[in-house]
Amino acid sequence: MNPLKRLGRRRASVLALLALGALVTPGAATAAPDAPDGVRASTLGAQAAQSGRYFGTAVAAGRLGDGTYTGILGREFNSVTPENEMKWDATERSRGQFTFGAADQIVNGATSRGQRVRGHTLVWHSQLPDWVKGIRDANTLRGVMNNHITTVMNRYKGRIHSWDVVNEAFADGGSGQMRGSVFRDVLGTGFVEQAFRTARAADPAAKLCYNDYNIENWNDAKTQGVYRMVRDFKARGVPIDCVGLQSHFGAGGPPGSFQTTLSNFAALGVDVQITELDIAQAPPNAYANTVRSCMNVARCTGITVWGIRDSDSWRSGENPLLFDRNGNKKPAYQATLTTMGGTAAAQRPDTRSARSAAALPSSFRWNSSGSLISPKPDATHRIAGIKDPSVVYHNGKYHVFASTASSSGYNLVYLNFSDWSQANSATHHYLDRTAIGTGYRAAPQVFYYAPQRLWYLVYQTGNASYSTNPDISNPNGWSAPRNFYSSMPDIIKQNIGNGFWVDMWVICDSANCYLFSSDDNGHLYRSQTTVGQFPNGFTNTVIAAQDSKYAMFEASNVYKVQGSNQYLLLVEAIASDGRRYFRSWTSNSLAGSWSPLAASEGNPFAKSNNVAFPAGTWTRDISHGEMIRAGNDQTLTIPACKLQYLYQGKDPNAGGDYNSLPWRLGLLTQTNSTC
Ligand code: 9MR
Repeated sequence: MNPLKRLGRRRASVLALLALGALVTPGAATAAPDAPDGVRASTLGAQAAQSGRYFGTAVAAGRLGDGTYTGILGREFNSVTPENEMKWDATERSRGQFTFGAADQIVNGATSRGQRVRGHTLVWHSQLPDWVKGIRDANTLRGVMNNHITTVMNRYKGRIHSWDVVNEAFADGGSGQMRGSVFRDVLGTGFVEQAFRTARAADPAAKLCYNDYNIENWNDAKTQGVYRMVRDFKARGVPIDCVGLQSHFGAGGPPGSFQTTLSNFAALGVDVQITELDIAQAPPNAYANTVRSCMNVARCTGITVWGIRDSDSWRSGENPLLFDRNGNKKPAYQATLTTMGGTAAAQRPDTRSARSAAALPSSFRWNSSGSLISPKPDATHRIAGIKDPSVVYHNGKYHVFASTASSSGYNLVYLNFSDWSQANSATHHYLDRTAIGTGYRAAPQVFYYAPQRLWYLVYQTGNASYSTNPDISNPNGWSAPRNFYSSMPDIIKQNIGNGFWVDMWVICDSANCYLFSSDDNGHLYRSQTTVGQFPNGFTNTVIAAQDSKYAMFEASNVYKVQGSNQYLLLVEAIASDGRRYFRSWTSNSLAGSWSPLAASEGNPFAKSNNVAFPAGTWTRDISHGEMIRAGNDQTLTIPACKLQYLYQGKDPNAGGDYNSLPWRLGLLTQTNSTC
């Protein structure tokens, strides 16, 4: 939380999408889809998300005025690829003159719908303006190519989950070599490497893909040529994260070796994505076979169909898509959904294989309690609000740590109780009376660090600080504050602008511990150390996610979802009505990129529009808080269903000095849990 005065009302800028890498799932060797028990979605995107994948479509800006088109787009897909609008002839028709109107339209539309975006494409011999084709001087062309990549990627930095950095560089036929193009002819085959290196520097959070067609059959010379290039890149450390297999198939569907091809590329250490799927006449079996191949390969992270209705297709004469020209679902649609494990499935899929599937739904509904915990001012603590709670359940009691806010600043309080009905009568222990001391301490996070058998309290002091205690129930047992960092990491200094460095959050997997923090300026940072070194050694601070300032404001929580391979990220945002709410993302790795789960104002994780107040609406803000966990250790594991979230809310009519607002604590309980 931000220690300083805030304005009462703010307008959130358009929600922007973060850098969204495709996810990795562990190998499910069976042909059965990888869907969790009890979770069946009825749309393509929602069902793909159940296994951590996306299901996307190519979008044409010119069709966004068509209600049938946008209706399907918003309902079915959670990723979009601009079909033509990001290509060179659309973005830099004349040298150095960039135009982004149509691409912006698609990206902004996608973000407002909570969809992620694939970038297509930066370097391609086709749809390339003549002024580029005419360049004969290598230095000039290299400069032009690098400038194009950098400018386009910068425009959408942080909002593209994967970029097709180079498209279709290899020749058809039996050569296995790169095709002739101005890039290859003037720069040599090294242009691909150059393009990827430039792209990595431009947007380090985006996955960088090589994209091509006719590389689906493992034995084809073209497939082998691309494979050798990717293998060489990986061996030499040239940045490449994924291979896009366009998958424009004939009526026979994918070649028999398709899954082998996907697996073999994935085994090189890259993700694979099906990037432009369409199949002549759309036979349901052909779609099912394609989708199944992806589901069976852990690193096949998403599928994009190349258009919505047959009439939208570049091959419209072949009716190759999932919706007919009237927007009706075709049999291929049902086959696709069923193969991913969606509701059309006649039978439950086999779930014996190791699953990465998210047991979380893609939208949430909650009931809120009334205000459960209010501040207890005393003679020396003139407290206006109790805020930023952290909670664990241990030895039959809830242990709650929170910020105390007053016009004179912040400190911490501790209370415990056995039942929520007792919460408001619990004794408040002011931690400024302990070794934690007076002065600015706020936004606590508590967990048991099992390797050291110690409780940690992490909080902000201007730095990221912590105290330890062998006994959580003894408020006097906390050690004096120590800092995690010697000073604010450079990357935060460079990006914080007029924001504040707040809301430090530690979570560990079996090897590493990560420290997340926010800057009230649209950035979520992440540092890491090893489990052995913790609490020392936090380094490698990076931007883990970013968005516009109010869309990614502060108060992030990161959790492991019990029984799955999934992590959940919650970040507090400021909505267009000025109220606080939470957005959510998932990832299969703490150091990975985050994919939207319920991340928009229309489909929030928790906001006034998906929270009911049976006991009376006492707040319109759903603000800084924390999940009731399944355990209490450093893995921060939460249950997969029947979620509960302890949060801060306040009288909707209260205003004035931010530090003096009457924050209280309430509890959300999920009401749409399927288990
Ligand atoms: O679908 C795109 C179509 O509208 C364009 O006219 C065409 C121009 O080349 O590009 C189509 O998309 C292509 C994609 O960008 C790259 N892979 C092949 C796709 C189909 O041609």
